[in-house]
Amino acid sequence: MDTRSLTQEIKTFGLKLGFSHVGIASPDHSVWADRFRNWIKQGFHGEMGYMERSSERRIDPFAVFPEVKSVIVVSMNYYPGKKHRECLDNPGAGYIANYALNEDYHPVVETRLRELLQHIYEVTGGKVQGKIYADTGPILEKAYAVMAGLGWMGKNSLIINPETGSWIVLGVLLLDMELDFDKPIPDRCGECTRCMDACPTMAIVEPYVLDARRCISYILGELKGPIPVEIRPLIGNRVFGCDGCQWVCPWNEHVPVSNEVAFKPRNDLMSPGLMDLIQIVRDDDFKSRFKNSPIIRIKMERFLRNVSVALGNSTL
Ligand code: B12
Ligand code: SF4
Ligand code: SF4
Repeated sequence: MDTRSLTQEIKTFGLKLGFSHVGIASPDHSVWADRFRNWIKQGFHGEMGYMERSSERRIDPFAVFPEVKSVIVVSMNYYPGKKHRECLDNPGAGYIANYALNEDYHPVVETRLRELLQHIYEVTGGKVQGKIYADTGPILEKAYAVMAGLGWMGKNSLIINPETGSWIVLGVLLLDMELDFDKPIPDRCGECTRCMDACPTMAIVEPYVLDARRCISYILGELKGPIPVEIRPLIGNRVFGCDGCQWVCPWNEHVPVSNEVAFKPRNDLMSPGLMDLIQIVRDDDFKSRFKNSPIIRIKMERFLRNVSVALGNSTL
């Protein structure tokens, strides 16, 4: 199969697997490397020590996979619909971010990428090697998504696709085979600054640059120990993740709801009562309640810390 046909075959099969978009980038990383190094130098990664430790590998896919010739980037829509936005105004309920309303996306995306790799293996007669990432290793997924034409990087630092908005998760497949590269699409943020203005903690310190230490998603999910007292009131009723800079984005206003079964919102995660959540005191209860959900990753103690802060902010 020639390069052009193989490129087309990969894209068609990827869409059949349920990916919303499939694009292909060159492994070249030069444009983003300095920006990333600068981000680490400023300490914006906070306690995410793995970001610093893996920083040189993260900006250079050749360090992990020297034979890489193409980077396939996929996206998957997880948008649950407008209704869930109302939970943010419900003081008795805990808000769980849109991407965490059902199954953890990591294994979902990874399994599909394995199927894609298997298919490439079959159509090329086994003459190919690949490496898969679904937020599971050191690679700048957003930089490659931009280069693969999947969307532009918004001022909130998330990838926005004109059809699906930013309610997408990404996955990457490095291949030792040359494919036709896509072109980036232009930045369509224009003069808009809604995400920067809406961020409760002013974590977007300049357009496209996030100080993770101030981001509620980081504070609820990554920060160990107590949540700083001055940040607590800004968290509102969020107990896992934060979507503030996405709900306000005009590109997210008219986007299709995900038809992916794994992301169909679970009723018990849509607006769980805070008084109900605070009563989870046994580890086995926590594990069975959040089975297959990304919430399980933060463990019970951190989750209860978050619920306690949300209760402190509620008017119950
Ligand atoms: C660390 C991390 C976080 C951290 C830091 C977030 C961040 N923005 O970096 C925390 C814990 C805060 C976080 C939160 C969230 N995350 Co996160 N996270 C990651 C992870 C593992 C690494 C990201 C990274 O490398 N950050 C370091 C910074 C420096 O890299 P960067 O953002 O690409 O930075 C570039 C820009 O600053 C740019 N830049 C600098 N100046 C300029 C100027 C211009 C003009 C331009 C264009 C660019 C530019 O250059 C930098 C170098 O690449 C990725 C998975 C992965 N492996 O990539 C997921 C990932 C970014 N997260 C994701 C998601 C879904 C989220 C949340 C929405 C979850 C939630 N609801 O709570 C929030 C969103 C918060 C936000 N506004 O970004 C998705 C994003 C999907 C998308 N649509 O883009 C990813 C890709 C995971 C995935 N596989 O789907 N996350
Ligand atoms: S996820 Fe929340 S805290 Fe983080 S940048 Fe967006 S609005 Fe701000
Ligand atoms: S809210 Fe406005 S500035 Fe922010 S990402 Fe969306 S379009 Fe860009």
